[in-house]
Parts: sequence; structure tokens; C-alpha cells
Amino acid sequence: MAKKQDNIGKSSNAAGGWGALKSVGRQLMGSGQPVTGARTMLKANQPDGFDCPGCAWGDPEHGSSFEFCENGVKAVAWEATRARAAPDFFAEHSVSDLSTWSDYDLEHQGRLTHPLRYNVQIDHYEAVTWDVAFAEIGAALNALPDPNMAEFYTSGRASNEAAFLYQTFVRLYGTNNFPDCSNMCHEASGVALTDAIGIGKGTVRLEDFELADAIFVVGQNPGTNHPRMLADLRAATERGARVVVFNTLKEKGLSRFADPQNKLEMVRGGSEATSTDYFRPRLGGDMAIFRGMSKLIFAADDAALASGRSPVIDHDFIAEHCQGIEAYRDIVEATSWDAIEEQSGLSRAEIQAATDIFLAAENVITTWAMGITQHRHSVDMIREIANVMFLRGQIGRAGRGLCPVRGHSNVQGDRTVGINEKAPKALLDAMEAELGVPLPRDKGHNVLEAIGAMLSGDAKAFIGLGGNFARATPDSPLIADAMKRLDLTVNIATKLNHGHLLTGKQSYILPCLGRTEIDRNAKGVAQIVTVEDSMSMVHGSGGINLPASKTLKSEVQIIAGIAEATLGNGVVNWPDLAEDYDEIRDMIARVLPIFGDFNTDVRQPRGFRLRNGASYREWNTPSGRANFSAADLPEATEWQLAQGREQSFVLQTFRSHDQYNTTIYGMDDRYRGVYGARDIVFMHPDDIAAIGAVPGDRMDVITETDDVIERIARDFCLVSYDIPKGCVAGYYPELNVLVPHSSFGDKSFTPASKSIPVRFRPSGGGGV
Ligand SMILES: Nc1nc2c(c(=O)[nH]1)N[C@H]1C(S)=C(S)[C@@H](COP(=O)(O)OP(=O)(O)OC[C@H]3O[C@@H](n4cnc5c(=O)[nH]c(N)nc54)[C@H](O)[C@@H]3O)O[C@H]1N2
Ligand SMILES: Nc1nc2c(c(=O)[nH]1)N[C@H]1C(S)=C(S)[C@@H](COP(=O)(O)OP(=O)(O)OC[C@H]3O[C@@H](n4cnc5c(=O)[nH]c(N)nc54)[C@H](O)[C@@H]3O)O[C@H]1N2
Ligand SMILES: [Mo]
Repeated sequence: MAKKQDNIGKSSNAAGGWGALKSVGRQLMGSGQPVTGARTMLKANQPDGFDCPGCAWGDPEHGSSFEFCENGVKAVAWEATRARAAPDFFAEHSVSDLSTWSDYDLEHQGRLTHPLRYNVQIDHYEAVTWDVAFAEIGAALNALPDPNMAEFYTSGRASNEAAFLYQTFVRLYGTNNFPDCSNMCHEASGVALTDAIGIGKGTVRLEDFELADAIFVVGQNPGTNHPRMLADLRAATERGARVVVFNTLKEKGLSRFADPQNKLEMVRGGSEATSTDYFRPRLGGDMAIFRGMSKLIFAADDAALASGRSPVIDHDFIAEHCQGIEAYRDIVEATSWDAIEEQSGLSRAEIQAATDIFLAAENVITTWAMGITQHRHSVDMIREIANVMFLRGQIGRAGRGLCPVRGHSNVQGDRTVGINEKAPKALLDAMEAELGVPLPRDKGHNVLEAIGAMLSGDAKAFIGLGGNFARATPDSPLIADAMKRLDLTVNIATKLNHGHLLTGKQSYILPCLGRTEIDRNAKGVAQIVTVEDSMSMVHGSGGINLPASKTLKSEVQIIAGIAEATLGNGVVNWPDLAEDYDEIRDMIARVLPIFGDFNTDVRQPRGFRLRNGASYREWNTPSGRANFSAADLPEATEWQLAQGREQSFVLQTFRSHDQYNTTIYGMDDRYRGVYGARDIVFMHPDDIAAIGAVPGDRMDVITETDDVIERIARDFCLVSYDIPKGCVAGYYPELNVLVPHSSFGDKSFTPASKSIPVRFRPSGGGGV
């Protein structure tokens, strides 16, 4: 077994440090171009360089520190590789052959170089000219009896310019079907915050992290997924702020971190704490923790008022800005400590300790990511976080606020510029005014609805602007079969992935420039694109490397090509926009006035911040106030339900240190001490014993649902790990076979990929 389990669960070595530097070196060497690679990294997140495609953590608004991180290097090296998947590669391998390859092997063939069309007779992709591809795609789209039979997917790497042009094209074509990676990601944050504070985004700036006295990091693993955030957490602990973590696992990056950018520290081998207090809830237990904090805060306030001390709750803020505190207080009082302790897995004393830190801090920031958003009750959970923050007025002032940390580097911007199946009326009105023609108004499909339409046969076409739809979605084998029944599939991509091999009657792969590459127009003028980070900062991004192939087009050019072939140039002159992205930005600013003087502002060194009312205590809600939410705790979390069955567990699916979503860079998960394997399940030693197994045993993992679909992940290795009993964990996308598309968040429709009920049986076992 090519597997090694070292140091599992121990955090003796810091995250970052030499391990990270060694890994960076390996990634750059492995990309085949260490010199370009190093130069490329020097330009990442610099004012005159490109935005790192790694994550959506913010860049400092001032200074010019060399901001990079190990996993940013991997993302950049992945794109800057010398390997090419050119037409001769596709001549050699049939689609059926490639379908048996792993994700890892497919992407390691390197960058796509030519537009490709599937030849069903011989089961191979073959090179085709851009013009033919565009013409055929346009004809196929026009042949559909109803534009709502097409699904237009977006992955969050697309720039503002590409995304805006795409949504313009799709709406003019006649549908609002915009399934978006955000539907599987931070949708619950968008829904919850829009209702709570009138904007579906976080309220803080990066600078606020320097002023916070306490930072709560909830359901998030920044050591792997937002490594640059560790430097900010570490700086916070160094100046004496408390960093409080709620995470089911003891994640190494959230314990200690040696900054690879600090030479002295590297030489001394030192490392500093990234957190001061660490709590380990059960999966789905965070709403209960915040509810418990609320109970303690109300009680403390009552006691303070009764004894004539100053209040604990910020009554002035609530009177001036909020609505719904009475109903909220009632529901808090009606929630029992038994329910809170049982669901959260934390004791009342632990919740008291977290509350004491919260109350002692003048300024608090709360951040969160997928550990919060991928449950059934995620929207209520995020509303509860907001409730607790409102009690102390912890929003809309320097050093305080809410911070959902986004995933893909421009997922927030894509939504801002209109990738939205249920776009606000104001946006559609403005688009109509700009274009001078009516646009469809019916709500379109999100990811789950697109899946439904594919499974039922209602959808006939799929266009993917990046991403890996079938692998990222729940029930991936079902979706894969459904995609093969489509009439048309088109994938705009940089590298080959499994989604591209789910060929319909007509299929195309359209290779595009990556963000690190120079994008020149026909006159030779280099174009820049823009992105928006988690702090609502919009900045420019211009590539510095030569394109991977002379044949590549930019995403903007490809969208314009499809749009022109489908719709002609009557309403929009697509080639003009594709020739000069300033014109697209002018159009964005006319439709969305918050972009102001977009073309000027984006050329400022660090870009500009989109206006975010809630960070100034302006609430763009129907009531004009910040809204408390009075929701019950879930009757039972998946963990609680599992307790009622025999040998039943709740599974979370997350990322290893060596992957970017469905892209697998390597087989290690260094911070969790796992090397050379991804087919594993992390499990408490007592739970391993309880199912009659020993660590290292191989098991089939089976989803427990009452529908007819059998969901089995076969032959996974049990790894003994420090994880709450009853909770298990493993890697996405391999475990997406277990995520039922029928299990999703209330109001968010996000697959509940952090709470899947499962059981185990020895590998090779018989019927279910
Ligand atoms: N290198 C790298 N960077 C990335 C990505 C990548 O794949 N690789 N992906 C990008 C994308 S699209 C996204 S959305 C982000 C994802 O960033 P994260 O949200 O950090 O991603 P996950 O790996 O899913 O980690 C979830 C974390 O939440 C914890 N958790 C799970 N369930 C619960 C729970 O119920 N309660 C609590 N308190 N904790 C819980 C897990 O133990 C884990 O630490 O990262 C982005 N950045
Ligand atoms: N079980 C489970 N499922 C999950 C999650 C989970 O935690 N657990 N997380 C969910 C989350 S948070 C997300 S965001 C989704 C991610 O879902 P997606 O965004 O669909 O998936 P990615 O793996 O990020 O997409 C990778 C592909 O994008 C293409 N690509 C890369 N760079 C570029 C570029 O610059 N331009 C273009 N056009 N294409 C490019 C490459 O072909 C690459 O193969 O997965 C979701 N699915
Ligand atoms: Mo994401």
C-alpha cells in the first residue's frame, strides 16, 4: 500500500515554514519552468501583476509586500506548466480511454492548446477552427426549441469582464439559467446576509483585521485554503488579540504558522500561534454554539442592568439599527442548554469561555467558510452568527464585522456583475435600459435545478465557463450519465478534466488563456481584467507570461465569438467589446453605478472598494434595518439522527492540502500527516473499534438515505484521527458519489456536503 501515516493528529510542526518552501520549490520545478515560475510569483497580487487565482483572500490596500503562499504557487505553477494536451494527444487517446483516467492524470497532461470537437464516429476529440466551432455552437443553440433548455454554468475564476459579457449574452439569448459554483459554496452566506444586513457580502476590509481584539474563525481551514489569511491571524495573536477557532478538527494551520516570508523566523525555526483558543464542535453544531453565546449574553446583560452596572448588550445600536430583537430573545430563552450542548458537542463551560472572549473584546470579526455553508441549516446558522454580532453592535465600525471568506478568486465578483439565476430587478431593469431590448424575467436554474433538468431530460445543452461541473456536484455518477444524454456540451477551459469527457451529441472544448498569461488584442494591446475579493476590493489583473499556445483565445473573446455566432451584432457589437475590455468596463459601470469611474479607478495601484452599505451601518433591507432572525435550532442535526441508528456516522467532505477543488495537485495532505493517498476516511479510534475494524482496514462507505439510489464509495482506508465521535471526514471530489442531490440547504439549495449520513461495511461486501 503506497501510503504513509505520520504524525496524524499531532501538530508538533508549524504550518508554513520550510515544509511550505520545499513544496513551493517542488511545484515550480515540477511546472518545468522554475525561472518563469519564480518571476511569475513575484508578480502575484502586486499592483502591476495578476490576481492570484488561488483564493479570494484580500490584498493589502497599501504597501507592496511580496504576497504569495504555498498554495498560490501551486495554482500558478499548475497554469504555467510546460506540458501540453495538444491535438496529437487526443488523436492517440479515445474519449472512452481517457474516461478511465484519474482527475490527476488528466490535468497533468497540461494545457489545452486548440479548440476541439468531438467526433462521435471514432470517439475522439479532433482539432477544429475557432470559426467552425463558434458557428456550430451558435447553430445548435439556435436550434433548441426553448432557450431555457440550455444551462450556462460559471466557475468562480472568470473575470468580471468575462462574466458580465457572458450574462449579457445568455440573457439576450433568452434564459436566466445560471447554475454557478457559488450555489455549491457561499450561497447560504449570500442569502443569509442579504436578509440580515441588506448585502450578501462580508462587511470588513483587510485593515480591520489589524484592529480586531477578537477574531472568530468558524468552519474554515485557512492553512490550506486561504494561507495568506494565516499571516493576518498570526499578526493578531502577536499583538495580543484573541483568535478563537470553532472547527471539528484540530487543523494545523490554525495552531502555529512559520511565515515563509520572514527570513529570521525561518532561520530560527520559530513559529507563532495563529489561534489562542480552539473549540471542537460536532458537525453542524455551530448554530447551537452561537445560540448558547446568546443565552449567556442576555443573562449577563440582565444581571448587569439589575445591579446598576453598564449594559452588556449594545442597546443603542439595536434601538437605532435593528429589528426583531424581541422575537429573537424569546426563541433564545426557549432553547434549552441540553439541546445546545448535545448539538454543539461543547459543554456550557466551553461556550462560556468563548462568550467571555467575545464580551471582553471591543472589536470582533467573525469569519467562516464551507464548514458553515454546506449544511442543511446553513442559512439559519449564519443568521445566528449575525444575531450574536448585532447584540454587541459588532458590525459597521473599524475592526469589527462579518467576513464570509470566499473560495474561488472571483466568485464574489461574478455574482456582482450578474451571474445570478434570480437577479435583482434593478439589475435586469438596468440591463434592459442599456441594451434597449426586453430580457427574460423568470427565475432561472441554480445548480440543483440544472441537475434536475438534466436528469429529467428537459435540459439539452450545457455550456461551462470553466469548472468541472459533473465532478463538483453531488451524485456525480448520475449527473455524468445525464450529461452524456445532452445534445450539446461546450467547455471553456485551460486544462482537460472529466467534465469534458461527458460528451453529448455535439461537444466542444474551447481552450482559453489563464490569468497569468498576456492577453493581447488584434492591435497587440495587452488587456487587463478585474476581480473582486472577499473584502469587496476590485482590482486589475494583467498576465505576464506568454500564452501556452498561439491558438488560445481569452474567455472574453470566446464568449464574444459564441455570442456573435448565436445572436449576430445587432444589439451588441461583440467583436468591439472583445477588442477593448475598457468598453466592457464602461458598460458594467453604466449598468451597475457602484463601479463609478471604473476604468480610472481600477488603474489605481490597489484598485478600489465597491460600496458596501452594511460596513457604514446602512441597511439595504426592506425594513431599512438590520434584521434579527428568530429560528429554532434544527430539531436534530445529522449527527443527532445518526445517534438514533446503529453504527451510523455523519461525514464531511473537504479539501486536502494538495488540491484545488476538483484539481488534484498531488496525493499528500501534509498538515494532516497523510502521504500518498486520497482514498481514506478520518475516524475516531473508538468509532473504528465500534464497527469492528482496525486502522488501515478498507471499507465501503454507504450513504444512508431512504431514496432508491445506491450511493457507495468503495474500498476506502480507515485512518485513526482526532475527530469528534460520530463524525467522519474524507476528500471531495472522490466522495461526491455519496452526496445526495436531494439533501441541500434550506433557502440556499447548497448540497449538504458537510453532513452526509453514512455507514460502513468491509470492502468487497455483498448487497447493501
Ligand atoms: N489550496 C486551495 N485553496 C482553495 C481551494 C482549494 O481547493 N485548494 N478551494 C477554494 C474554494 S472554492 C473554497 S469555497 C474555499 C474553501 O475553504 P474551506 O471552507 O476552508 O474548505 P474545506 O476544505 O471544505 O474545509 C472546511 C473546514 O471546516 C471544518 N468543518 C467542517 N464542518 C464543520 C462544522 O460543522 N463546524 C465547524 N466548526 N467546522 C467544520 C473542516 O474541519 C475544515 O477545516 O477555499 C478556496 N481556496
Ligand atoms: N462534496 C463536496 N463537493 C463540493 C465541495 C465540497 O466541499 N464538498 N465544494 C464546492 C465548492 S465550494 C465549489 S466552489 C465547487 C467548485 O466547482 P468548480 O468551480 O466547477 O470546480 P473547479 O475544480 O474549481 O474547476 C476546475 C477546472 O476549471 C478549469 N479552469 C481552471 N482555471 C481556469 C480559467 O482560468 N478559465 C477557465 N475557463 N477554466 C479554468 C480547469 O479546466 C479545471 O479543470 O465544488 C463544490 N463541490
Ligand atoms: Mo467554493
